[in-house]
Amino acid sequence: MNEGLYMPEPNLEYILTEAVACETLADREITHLLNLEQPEEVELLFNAARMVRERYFGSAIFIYGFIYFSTYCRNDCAFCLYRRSNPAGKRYRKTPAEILETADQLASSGVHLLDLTMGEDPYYFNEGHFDQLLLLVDQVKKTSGLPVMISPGVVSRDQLQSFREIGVDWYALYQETHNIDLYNKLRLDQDYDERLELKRYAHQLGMLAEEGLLSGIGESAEDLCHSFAVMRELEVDQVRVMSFIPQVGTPLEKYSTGSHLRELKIIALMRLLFPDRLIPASLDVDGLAGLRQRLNAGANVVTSIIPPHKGFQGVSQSTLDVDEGGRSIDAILPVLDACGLQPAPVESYKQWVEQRRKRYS
Ligand code: SAM
Ligand code: MD0
Ligand code: SF4
Repeated sequence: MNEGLYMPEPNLEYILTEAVACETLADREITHLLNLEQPEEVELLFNAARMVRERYFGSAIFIYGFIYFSTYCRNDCAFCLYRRSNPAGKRYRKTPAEILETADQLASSGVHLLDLTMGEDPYYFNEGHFDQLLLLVDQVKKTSGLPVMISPGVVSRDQLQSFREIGVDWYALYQETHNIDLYNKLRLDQDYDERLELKRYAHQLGMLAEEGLLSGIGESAEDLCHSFAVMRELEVDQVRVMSFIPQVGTPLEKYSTGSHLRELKIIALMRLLFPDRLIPASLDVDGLAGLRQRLNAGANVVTSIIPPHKGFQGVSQSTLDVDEGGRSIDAILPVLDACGLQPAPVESYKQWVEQRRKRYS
């Protein structure tokens, strides 16, 4: 055997100690951590992620209210319930009054931010109704007094600028993967670069940007290392991962995704690699039952709080826990408490956003 080529197996405790101290990981180490299977070893990874979270955020957690106000979409993403060709996707377009009332309700329940999400609804894109959308977002922002995130899909640069002019704080737009072949199979007929560059443009306009991954969708460890490198280069302010949930009526309906442990490991890796960024624990994947494990993996934002009985849906889990009240602050508080965490004061979220935005203005 050629001794010059001998590479010892990385030692887990050594990797994690270095990661916590230096806040970096080599691709080989990332792959090693992604492949961990033994529960004691995975727990060491989560523990390291929690130590890093504590360093930057203490025990404070941010909470996002989620308003999916239109489920119509002109796109045909292979993974999505709301793809245009899916007859099983339940469609609705909420009125401004319904949206404002829900925004108020979420704001008074104590969320830190409102995330206004839609499919790429042709009504707002094709029929000259974009101004209605702007007005709506403006009213939500003014009446709630909260920071606002928009997740409208791909918009034009001028439209993004208009959102910035009315004070929108965040633009969320996820590539899902940075493997272009896989991207093209998932986001059918959607330009990879256009989507990526819009996040950079959001920063140029002085907005914060969120990037996101799907896990369990055929991505390799190498793809994930590449995604982390792209996220680092984009300097996005919030990074997320959600396990792919197969959706009825879609081409991936029968795709087998395996366990959601991979998502948890990716959350922990994101925390080690992006220690000072926001990382969601989404209620939209495994509902309330999946919150504790995501917080234990190092997430510091709870997303997808949805008021019950208003007819608003989630994305990957359109109805899970919604009408049962499981997507509410009351329901998540005991989970936070059990993890030794608590909601941050609303003001401290605003300060985080303002502080972070100074980088771009
Ligand atoms: N239409 C906008 C867009 O695509 O950017 C915003 C809403 S879209 C439904 C928000 C995100 O939900 C997607 O980027 C994707 O990451 C996630 N998502 C959609 N379907 C999913 C599924 N079946 N499983 C997990 N996540 C999913
Ligand atoms: C969530 N279902 O927070 C929402 C959604 C869009 N910005 C967010 C994917 O989990
Ligand atoms: Fe439309 Fe967004 Fe679903 Fe793609 S992920 S089909 S753009 S709602």
